[in-house]
Amino acid sequence: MSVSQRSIMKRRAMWGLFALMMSAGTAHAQDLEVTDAQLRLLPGDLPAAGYFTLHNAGSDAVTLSGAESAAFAMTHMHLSTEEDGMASMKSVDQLEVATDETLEFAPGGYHLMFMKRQQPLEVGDEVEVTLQFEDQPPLPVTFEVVSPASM
Ligand SMILES: [Cu+2]
Repeated sequence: MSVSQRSIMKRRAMWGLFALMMSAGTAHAQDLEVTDAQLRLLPGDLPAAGYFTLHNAGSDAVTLSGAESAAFAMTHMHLSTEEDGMASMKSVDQLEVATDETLEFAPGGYHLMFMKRQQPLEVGDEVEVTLQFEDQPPLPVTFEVVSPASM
């Protein structure tokens, strides 16, 4: 096989891979919009809270199933609740976001709870967080580190 034949075959393989990637659901990920991603830092080893707005502009419902970040050993989805005047929170496994729906992670409601910080973080830093979905490719989001006072 000549060198030029080989490079043509390589190019074809690349195009094939590209076409496969385009059809494997990546288009859906582009239909998800995350805005106002903020990580509220608490002092010491206290867990940090993650807030964001997720809009599903796609034609299918999506199911958010969690998040992870290299900056923390554990990340959970929580819902703040109040029962008989007592504030508490419970773990959330999955959240469906219907077409054209906007899901808010905000103080007093849904939040990401980041535990066991793996690196020093300061207000103003940016933290990479990957949102995970049941039916979608993972979605990387940059969270801005903010102080609790700013919320
Ligand atoms: Cu929590």
